[in-house]
Amino acid sequence: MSDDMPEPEVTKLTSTKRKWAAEGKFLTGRISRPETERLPPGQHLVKNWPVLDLGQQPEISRERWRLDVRGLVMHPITLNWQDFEDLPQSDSLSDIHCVTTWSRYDNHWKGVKTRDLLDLVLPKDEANAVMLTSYDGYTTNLPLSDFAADDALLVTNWEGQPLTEEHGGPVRLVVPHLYFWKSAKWLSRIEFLRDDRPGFWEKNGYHMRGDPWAEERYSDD
Ligand SMILES: Nc1nc2c(c(=O)[nH]1)N[C@H]1C(S)=C(S)[C@@H](COP(=O)(O)O)O[C@H]1N2
Ligand SMILES: [Mo]
Repeated sequence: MSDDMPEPEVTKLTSTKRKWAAEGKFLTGRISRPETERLPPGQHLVKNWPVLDLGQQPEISRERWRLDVRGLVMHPITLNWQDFEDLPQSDSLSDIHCVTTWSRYDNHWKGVKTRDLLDLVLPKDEANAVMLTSYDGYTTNLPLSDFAADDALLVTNWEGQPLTEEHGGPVRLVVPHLYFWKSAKWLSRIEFLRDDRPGFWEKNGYHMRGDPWAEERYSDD
């Protein structure tokens, strides 16, 4: 490198990213698995896509939809549909594992990576968890490291089509490496918290983390 080569500017964003990398902040301890271990223990495959929720499917038009991102972040923000569409869009391919024992392979998703949202709002050092709140009143919690997984997506499309209302449109979360109850439909709010605390199912006996390969279905007590 020549001496007159300018140093890349260290913005707040790049310095934050570097710090996360140095701390291993988003390392979840996940390892890649052989194809024979693709189906987690106690699961069976389905070809259809079942609908599961609390029984109230809110009708939220794209015009009315807002995503409120708040709590322990440098830049709290409320996004409307257009703001959300203007964020970098990504594709991903992943499997669904529901705690009720069905799994569905090879879902093509499109949406915004949670990491791209994190780059926008910049979680503070003290943030360790997120609480998601949905338009039907549902809540679910995740450690920040799980929410920030490389393949976690705020999804607007499935198999090339807008996400249907019954599956959580206009926008739902998809976190492929955890049981599907963590993937909030009709997402309305993401709150960054110091400490992980239980959401709806977690208060009702489900596991705080929900790793399908460790069969973290229910809490021990
Ligand atoms: N807002 C909201 N999100 C939710 C739920 C819910 O009741 N409300 N149920 C969860 C559960 S238990 C599952 S298994 C999946 C089901 O998603 P699907 O109906 O698209 O299969 O959504 C999860 N996200
Ligand atoms: Mo579920």
